[in-house]
Formats: sequence, structure tokens, C-alpha cells
Amino acid sequence: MTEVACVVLPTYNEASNVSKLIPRIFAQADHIPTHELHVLIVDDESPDGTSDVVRKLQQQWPHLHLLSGEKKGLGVAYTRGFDYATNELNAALVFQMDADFQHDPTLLPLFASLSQFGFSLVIGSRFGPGGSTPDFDFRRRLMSRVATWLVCRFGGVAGLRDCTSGYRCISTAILRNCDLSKLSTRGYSFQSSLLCELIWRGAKVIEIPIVFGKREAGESKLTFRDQLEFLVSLPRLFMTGRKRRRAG
Ligand SMILES: Nc1nc2c(ncn2[C@@H]2O[C@H](COP(=O)(O)OP(=O)(O)O)[C@@H](O)[C@H]2O)c(=O)[nH]1
Ligand SMILES: [Mg+2]
Repeated sequence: MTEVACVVLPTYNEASNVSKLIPRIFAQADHIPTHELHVLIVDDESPDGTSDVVRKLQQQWPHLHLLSGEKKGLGVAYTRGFDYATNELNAALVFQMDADFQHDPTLLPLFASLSQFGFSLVIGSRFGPGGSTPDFDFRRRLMSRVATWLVCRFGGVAGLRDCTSGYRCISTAILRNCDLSKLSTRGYSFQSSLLCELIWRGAKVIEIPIVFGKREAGESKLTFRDQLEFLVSLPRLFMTGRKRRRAG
């Protein structure tokens, strides 16, 4: 039987984006012959009716799933989504992706094929040769670069170019070994703590350059609080990393 690959899409007020993005993702299914492609929307009771749009689309796409819950941050939404994808859908691969077209869905087949070559963590990298962030102002670009530098130093995961990217493909064989409840719960720090956890558990990593494009509609949900939580999470990342390296 063909294994499942599931795109986990967290959404908060993305009604106009999901109606266009979901068909574009499923258009890639034929280019991923190794897996059966599923999409899981993890919506946090978006007031703009995102989940109603998804329910309508479910009539057209049998492999489209919807989880609704209370808004508690991006990390909590991803944790719920990963649990469902691994335990209910029995997915062998999960993709992390934004629901706003900043991540190009035509790269999904490349990510999936790299996983077939043994890369348990494929990162869409916005920095380094070939990557770009045309929509970022100087402040946001600097913040992301400094964040990556800090994660490499504090988490002991040297050599990576983009530790906070939200476009990734993860093998669930390694994800199942991670205790997601111990990770930070919000945007930036969830992405970086998940990355470190996967690498500490032995993930084989490859970075693929991506263009992190413009949001099609709506606004970024990244807040000052997310940035603050990221800084506060660094000492814990350092301590946990040191413990893991000593143990393993
Ligand atoms: N379910 C859920 N989704 C969220 C939350 N915060 C952000 N998102 C979604 O996560 C994705 C990334 O957020 P985005 O605002 O695009 O961050 P940016 O790309 O870093 O500016 C988007 O699809 C958002 O709708 C949240 O608290 N809950
Ligand atoms: Mg985005």
C-alpha cells in the first residue's frame, strides 16, 4: 500500500488563501508517485470562516482533513496536526507549510523525493545561495538571520542556514521519537526548538533554497511576543542540547 504524506497547514484567518492554495497543493499529488498526498488544515476557530471554506472543499477533495481548536499559538496547532497526521492518518511524511502562498507548493515533490534518499528533515531555506526573502524589510531579514545564528550556537546545531523556516518535510519515523509537548509553543521558538529536537534525535538534514514570497492575502501573525518568547527559550535550548549531546 502507498504510504501517506500529509501537508499540515496551520491557519488563522486564511479563508481567501486556502480556497486557492488547497487545489494548488493537490495538483502536486501526481508528481509524488511514492506517496498518497493528504492535506490537514489545523484551524483555530478563525473568525473569518476559514473552516467553513475548508468544509466546502472537503466535498471535492476526499484527502482533505480539518482539525478545529482553540487558539493557543502556532506550536500548539502544529503539535495537534502532527499527532493527527502520524496517529490517525498513519503518515510516513509530514510537510510544514504556511497557508498564505509564501511557500511554493510546486516544491513538494522535490522535498518528498529527497526524503526517499534518506533525508529525514528537508528544510526550505530562505538564506544562502539561491534562497531569498523579497518581501522582508531589513529588520525582519536581520531578525531571522540573527535567530538562526543564535539557534546554531545555543542548540549546538552548527552549519544550518535557516533554523526558523516554516517550510519543511519531516519523516515521522523520527518525529515519533520527539516529545512535542516539551517544545516551545509559539511561532519562532516552536520552529527552532522542533528543528533542534529532530537533529538531536539523529535527523539527516538537507537545506533546499527557496524564495519566501509575498503573502497573497491577509496579514502576518508574527508578533513581538513571539520574538520575545524566542529569546527567552534560548537558555533552555542550550541546557537541553548539552544534556542530549552528553547522553548520546
Ligand atoms: N492554527 C493556527 N495557525 C496559525 C497561528 N498563528 C499563525 N498561524 C498560521 O501559520 C502560518 C504562518 O504564519 P504567518 O503569519 O504567515 O507567519 P510569517 O510567514 O512568519 O509572517 C499561516 O498559515 C498562519 O495562518 C495560530 O495561532 N494558530
Ligand atoms: Mg507566512
